[in-house]
Amino acid sequence: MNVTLEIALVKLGGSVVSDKGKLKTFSRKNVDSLSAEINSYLSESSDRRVVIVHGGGSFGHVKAKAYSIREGLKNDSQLKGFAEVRQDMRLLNSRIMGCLMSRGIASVSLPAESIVSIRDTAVQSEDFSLVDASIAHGMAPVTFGDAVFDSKRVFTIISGDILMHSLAGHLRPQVSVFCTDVDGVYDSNPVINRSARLIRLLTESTKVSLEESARSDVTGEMRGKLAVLFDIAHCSSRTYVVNGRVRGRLLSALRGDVRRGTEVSHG
Ligand code: IP8
Repeated sequence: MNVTLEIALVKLGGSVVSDKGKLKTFSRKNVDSLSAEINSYLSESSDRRVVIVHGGGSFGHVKAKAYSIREGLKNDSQLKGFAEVRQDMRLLNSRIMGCLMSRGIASVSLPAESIVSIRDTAVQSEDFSLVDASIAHGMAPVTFGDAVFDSKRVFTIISGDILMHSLAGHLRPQVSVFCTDVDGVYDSNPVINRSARLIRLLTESTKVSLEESARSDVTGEMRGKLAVLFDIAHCSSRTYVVNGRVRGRLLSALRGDVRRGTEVSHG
């Protein structure tokens, strides 16, 4: 990768791009304002590139859970679910692409299977040639968590966080930003604990309660998410978790100037 380029890796969480409580409900307002912030960041220097990953939200997790897609093929009644989740994720991706492009970002959709291949729910091999070609020509690759083929289980679910992990390892970004629906990482779950406190600087020794709320996500628990976050922080100059529903937070993080959010220490 060209060392003079400044690469930002951005995850748009499923709870930011969709209303998690309502099946297949797109959050256009959020995505449009995040697209504008990404465009402002890119406009500040011609050496900047952005790589975007988005999650599934109510377009992915509800049916993935109902049909047990992550577990792989056990009976033929799941086939319809696998096909539907893939279709719904493409619908969400197409809406997100529309917002990015209407803000002037030359974004190209690269589904997960054009970057990674999966065996037994884990990444077996990676191919970054399309990501690199897009970046080299000034385009913004956009990939997403998806229902994918699995060479052992027939199919499974890959999360956007795993794609962030692969991409961070390859791109070594200047900045990685996770946009979620809360202000950052808390010392306990803010959904079930009103006295939860926002962690400003998260290190591997920070105490975080791993208590979960009733979850509808099929892609893992807090413990696994934190491990991935630290791995990504090791590959990025700076890593932040911010609230993607609050205007300006993504742009501040991209500029390295976070007033409210969590910075993840790279150790
Ligand atoms: O929302 C999962 O991606 P995530 C995508 O990043 C699906 O965990 C299809 C459930």
